[in-house]
Amino acid sequence: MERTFVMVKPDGVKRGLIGSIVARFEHKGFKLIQAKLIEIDTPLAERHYSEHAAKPFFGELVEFITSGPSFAMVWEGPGAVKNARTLIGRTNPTDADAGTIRGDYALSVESNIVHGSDSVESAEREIEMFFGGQL
Ligand code: IDP
Repeated sequence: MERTFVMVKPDGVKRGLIGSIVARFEHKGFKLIQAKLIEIDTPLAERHYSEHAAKPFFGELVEFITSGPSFAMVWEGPGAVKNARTLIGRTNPTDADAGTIRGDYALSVESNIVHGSDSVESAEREIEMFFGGQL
């Protein structure tokens, strides 16, 4: 069965949205495999977002993701990666459909409250990075 990595980012944790986001995944039918509150340090942030290292917003992104606790989760289900991305919505909340997490809870791309792996390979890499050896 496929698994994906999902994380409520610091803005979502600060706004008290962990419960609402977990509920959406439960209601969709996913099974929760792992979850923990974590403080991401700069080296982990740079590893997690390494594909964006050359982007102009990289510094801002690392600063944002290390600005407070995040809530990391592993969810399991058929087509987990794609189904989770559909539930989360487009990267820019302005483009995200109403009914998606970003469409309903966020206004700007810098603070889009949730992360979801973009491929099965990324999911495996991210699960190992955040929960290494625990699954
Ligand atoms: P994703 O989170 O939907 O997979 P990515 O393109 O992988 O989107 O971007 C990673 C994260 O980087 C986004 O969730 C968002 O927080 C941030 N980001 C993406 N584009 C911009 C931008 O143009 N300005 C600031 N932050 C951005």
